[in-house]
Amino acid sequence: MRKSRFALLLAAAMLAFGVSLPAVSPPTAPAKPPARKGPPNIILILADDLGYGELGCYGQTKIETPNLDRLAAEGVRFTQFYAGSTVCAPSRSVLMTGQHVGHTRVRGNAGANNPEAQMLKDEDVTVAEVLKKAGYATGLIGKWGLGLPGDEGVPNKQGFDYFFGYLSQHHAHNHYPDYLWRNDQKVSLPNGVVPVGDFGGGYATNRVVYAGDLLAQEARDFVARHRERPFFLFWSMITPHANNERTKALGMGAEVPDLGQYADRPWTDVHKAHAAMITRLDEDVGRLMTLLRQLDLDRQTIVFFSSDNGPHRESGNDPEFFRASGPLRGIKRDLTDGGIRVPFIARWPGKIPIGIESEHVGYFGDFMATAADLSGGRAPRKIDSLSLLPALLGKEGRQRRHPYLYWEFHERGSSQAVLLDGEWKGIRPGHRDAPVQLFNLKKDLAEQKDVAAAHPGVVAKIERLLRAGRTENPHWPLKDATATPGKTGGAAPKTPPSRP
Ligand SMILES: [Ca+2]
Repeated sequence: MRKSRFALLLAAAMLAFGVSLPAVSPPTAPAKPPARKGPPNIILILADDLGYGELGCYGQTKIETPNLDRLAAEGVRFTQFYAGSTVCAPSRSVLMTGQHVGHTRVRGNAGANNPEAQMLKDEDVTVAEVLKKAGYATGLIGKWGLGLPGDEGVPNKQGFDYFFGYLSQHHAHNHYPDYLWRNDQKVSLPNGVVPVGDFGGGYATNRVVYAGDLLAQEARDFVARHRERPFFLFWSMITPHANNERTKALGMGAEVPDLGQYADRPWTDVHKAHAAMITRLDEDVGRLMTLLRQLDLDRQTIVFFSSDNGPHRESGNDPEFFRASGPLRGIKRDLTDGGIRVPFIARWPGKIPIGIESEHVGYFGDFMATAADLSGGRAPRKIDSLSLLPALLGKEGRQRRHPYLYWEFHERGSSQAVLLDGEWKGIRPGHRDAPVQLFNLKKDLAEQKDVAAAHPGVVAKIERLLRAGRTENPHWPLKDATATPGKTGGAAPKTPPSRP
């Protein structure tokens, strides 16, 4: 842990421009006692396809994110934190179950080809169920992707008292949908949509209501409604994910109501829109933080922010233009760190020290044990989850560490990866018998030099973990070299897979 250089720079800039630092007291001297005793409210804000390098506090220079930068400056910013997967559904399955992607049920985006492969079952225990049992009001606002209407994977059957948003990922591509779900009821919206596929996907020709704005309002309403009791809000944003159906039809899938401060930049339209999506997301976070202060919930609420996987190029956006992966190599669908290392920020005034950085190597699965720890709830057994509370509180010496992290990915064949001690990254690309590539993240952050030949002992250890680290799942077998490259998982789709 160290004082973040970014936090110091931000403080200096604020002083230079006469801006006062936020009214947050150091942890040793709380300004006033919390209004309510007991465990904190937990807010988890998840961006969709936001890269490691797309926030100012992670080095972004073109896109402005002052509210998230402030969130980091007032709390802790993790520098080596990983998503559950390199695409949406499995990453969220890991986040919800606390099991890594070699153990969790949903291991890929299967979608219309095999909805059951992308559905949580009754026997899966989610973090929402743990928090509900611990006495929390639980709400999901936004994208789900782990169950479809009427099946056992829907949020209301997976621990969420309240749900407003999208069930299907394809539906969630569309930022101007003609309906959303409120629990099990369809809520009509006045957008005019050209439908694509069977799950609500499409693109709008008459744009009236921007879903991101609506979800932000719903998130604020949920907080205001539950101010008297502990709550868990999972605000699962749909930005800056592209509308892939609009990209295919019209050539540009970055949807946003206006281009804001980027309108006059000498950039392409898609780059302007991409930046505006992220800045709008950031403004929505700022509004929620203002509400927490207004409701006097600030000090009894821990706010987490992250992204479900690396950045994309699916709107026509060029991730290189924004250096969206920062110093890392790869984007969404890669198992190099650019595909899976994500921003992770947490703020809890009076508890989390101000403006610290943590190099602790954690991942989405840790949210389960952390939430259980914060709430006094009981996490299920058989999970791959360590509470992050010591690292969050700046007590890194007490933080337990994973000996290794594991990923697998079922598009373009089957790929696997193991990260050993936060340092050695082994990637088996393409099929289950492929030779392991080895990178040393401490010396080669961009994973450019395969050093497998020089470290046979490390490779052998990683090969053992690639075999032992997973359980078999009938929907998500590891393919051999004869499998058709480019096909998704989800048990032999009959039609070419769409790409959520
Ligand atoms: Ca995603």
